[in-house]
Amino acid sequence: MASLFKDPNKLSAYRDRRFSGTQEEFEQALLSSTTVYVGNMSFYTTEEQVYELFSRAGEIKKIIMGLDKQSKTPCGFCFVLYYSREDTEDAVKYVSGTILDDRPVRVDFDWGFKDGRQWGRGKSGGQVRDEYRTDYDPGRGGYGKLVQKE
Ligand code: GTA
Repeated sequence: MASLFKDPNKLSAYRDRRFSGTQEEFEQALLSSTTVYVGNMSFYTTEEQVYELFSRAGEIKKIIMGLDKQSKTPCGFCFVLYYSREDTEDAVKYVSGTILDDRPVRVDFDWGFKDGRQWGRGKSGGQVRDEYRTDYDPGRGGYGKLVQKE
């Protein structure tokens, strides 16, 4: 069956500033990659739970948990690597929005995992968005990092 995902601009709103190639290469990678990024995860969700949920879309090659680069503990995201493109698209289509540990997870196409991408890029170690967050979110360490410092 022909892929429903053919327009790279509709695949993902996220542009990784650390991708070293051109925009065209980035778009090509999004169209062919078998990796998804999973965001809005609880800090307490385990790799086993991710495995159980995402294997509904297809056979998983590998899961890489996103870690806080200082504490080396999960900081709310991960990458799931599939064997087939069809399963990757199914994960985006059907698993995105599923509740995992009381949170709707966000599943996004990704250009492909490279060593180093497992670390949060925020100044304090976790994800960038957790530095700016001003709400209280018990599943993600309470208040955002900037609010905690005030
Ligand atoms: N495929 O949506 C995604 C995605 N996100 C959000 C992160 N990654 C993603 N991959 C896909 N889709 O490998 C990947 C990254 C990296 C790992 C950790 O997860 O490629 P991070 O989340 O810590 O860092 O990444 P990243 O990607 O730089 O963060 P973000 O949130 O997208 O921020 C982008 C820019 O917006 C930054 O300049 C940041 O300073 C700014 N920003 C973000 N949130 C706010 C905010 N609330 N207010 C103001 N500025 C903000």
